[in-house]
Amino acid sequence: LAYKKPTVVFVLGGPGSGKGTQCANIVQNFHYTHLSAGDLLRAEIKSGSENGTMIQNMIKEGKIVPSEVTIKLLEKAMLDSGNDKFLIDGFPRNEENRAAFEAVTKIEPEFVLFFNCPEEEMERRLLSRNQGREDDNIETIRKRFKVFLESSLPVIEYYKAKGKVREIDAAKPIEEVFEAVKVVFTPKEE
Ligand code: UP5
Ligand code: MG
Repeated sequence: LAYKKPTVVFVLGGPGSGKGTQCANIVQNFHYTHLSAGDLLRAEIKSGSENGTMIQNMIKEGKIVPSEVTIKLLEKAMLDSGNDKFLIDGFPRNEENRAAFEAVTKIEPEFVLFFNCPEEEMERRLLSRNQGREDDNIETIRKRFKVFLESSLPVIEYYKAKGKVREIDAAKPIEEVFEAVKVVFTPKEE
């Protein structure tokens, strides 16, 4: 049976590096569906699911929710979308996330978009975001930075070694960052 595997781009970068902002821009210009793992987890809390309290506690501590929970939400959102091209934003966050997603879905990312941004800039952005996120306080922000350095950067290194990382200087203004992002998504002419 002819069956085309979906195209997946992992969008990674530290907390506040601009993943969500740039994914919204990409979706307006290219035919992708944006799936933020964090947004899916926050929706799961709101829905009053049995995992809600556990997810809420982990997000408050900046910890990584068990892979099976996140992967189930991602798979469902992929199916529900009806699309076959996805920006998966904020996942995988550790080696276990990465290996589990690959094992369960058999999908390898087309490439990995990496928003590289200094911590001081990310901290400034998160502290002034004001969207009522329970993890946008300085205590949790520090924990999120630590988890990013210890657990998430190794995933980016893994894909770097495979030649799959497209790194973007994310410290620039939103429009300039998007100019660099567009280059990555625009097919090259030979
Ligand atoms: N902003 C954006 N770009 C800017 C620019 N170039 N110049 C100036 N300002 C800019 O941007 C953050 C803020 O900065 C916004 O106010 C924006 O206007 C401004 P945003 O686009 O929201 O950045 P983003 O990288 O998406 O930041 P976010 O806080 O969402 O990143 P996190 O990775 O911390 O959050 P996420 O939602 O992915 O995860 C939250 C938690 O969920 C995790 O800590 C973890 O506990 C849990 N989680 C899991 O357990 N597993 C998962 O797979 C995913 C999440
Ligand atoms: Mg986000």
